[in-house]
Amino acid sequence: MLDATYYDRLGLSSVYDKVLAGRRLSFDDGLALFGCPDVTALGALAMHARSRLHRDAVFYVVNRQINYTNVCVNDCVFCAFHRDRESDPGAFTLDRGDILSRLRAADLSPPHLDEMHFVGGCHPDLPLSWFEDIFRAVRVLNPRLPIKAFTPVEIAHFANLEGTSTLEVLRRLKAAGLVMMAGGGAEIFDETLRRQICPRKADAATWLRISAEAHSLGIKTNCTMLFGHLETFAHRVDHLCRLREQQDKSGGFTCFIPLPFLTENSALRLPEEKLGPQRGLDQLRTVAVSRLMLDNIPHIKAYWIMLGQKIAQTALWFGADDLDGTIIEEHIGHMAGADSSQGLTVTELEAMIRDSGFRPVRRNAMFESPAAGTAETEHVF
Ligand code: V47
Repeated sequence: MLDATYYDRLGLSSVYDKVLAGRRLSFDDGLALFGCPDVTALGALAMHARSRLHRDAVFYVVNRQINYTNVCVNDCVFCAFHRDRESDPGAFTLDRGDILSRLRAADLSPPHLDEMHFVGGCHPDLPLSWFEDIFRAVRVLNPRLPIKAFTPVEIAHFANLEGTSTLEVLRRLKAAGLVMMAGGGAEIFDETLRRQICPRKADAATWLRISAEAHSLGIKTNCTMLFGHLETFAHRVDHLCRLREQQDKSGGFTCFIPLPFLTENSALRLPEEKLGPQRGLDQLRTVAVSRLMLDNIPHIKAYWIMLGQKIAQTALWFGADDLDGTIIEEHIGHMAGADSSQGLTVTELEAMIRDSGFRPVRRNAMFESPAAGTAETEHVF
């Protein structure tokens, strides 16, 4: 499949040479990849890059997502999950007892959790101390359970609420038990588009700065890109290049997650021609180009909640090496029309991976082996 003459005919001979030599791709290479009509040719290149890093391993985590509130000050145009205030129909905020009992139930019996993923809106009235108290209670419940929570957007929000610096917020959360941050809120970095789809959210420079601050404190983070809305291929490549540049400087991104925009209940309306079955191919193309451009980020996640199980499995042949996890309960994607189930068992996840031709590897929130606390990856980043 990796036939040099074929890539030459596709106009991708220089990209082909660079990928085989393990050299960095340029902005223009990224654009050329997005413009390539043969998505399988991109998949083969991305497969080459992912196999060099992870051989036949596909990672998954036994986790429990907790969406603690959907009340949010940001009012992003694309988001079907958020509500402006507690009194709005469909608004919810879990209380401390509810959060801890959901977690306790999930962690009670085997296979036990290797990640608590705490994700929600930027609530106007929940102070940082509310979260610190919950994290401390989680640590009493299970001191070995890694707490993954928040994105740079919530950190900026807490700094505003508390009248303190984002670095101080991160220090306090780390002291309370935060070990890993999620990658959300990056959306698309282009300033003009960002003003259109999420005008109140922390801007691109702030998002990247806070990620770097977390990295400086030893908190690993993920990163995302919301795609399939108003953006062009150039916006996507620009986004990937900004992440790669930041990773060169601060080095703490563990995993990249391309998030396909789900349209149901969203105030962001797309023209008919953007809504057809070609979206599946575009999702695979985006996974492949991400793997090829992000040469310094170890993992690419096929988030089965948003992609659906079938595309997520296929994405494993297009450069993805991680499926996220058991989840148990999820609302952001499902309120926007995701037709995936709420959760998967370990048996189902492992079958998904084996049926796709790969070897399942259980990991924790930081991509370490839960037993040994060591990372199973070929590459040193
Ligand atoms: O930031 C919101 C996205 C993100 C929609 O780090 C939407 O491992 C598609 O980032 N269609 C939150 N996407 C979720 C997130 C995440 C999830 C799982 C794992 C990790 C990780 C991170 O969801 C938001 C936004 O980009 N989002 N609405 C929508 N309608």
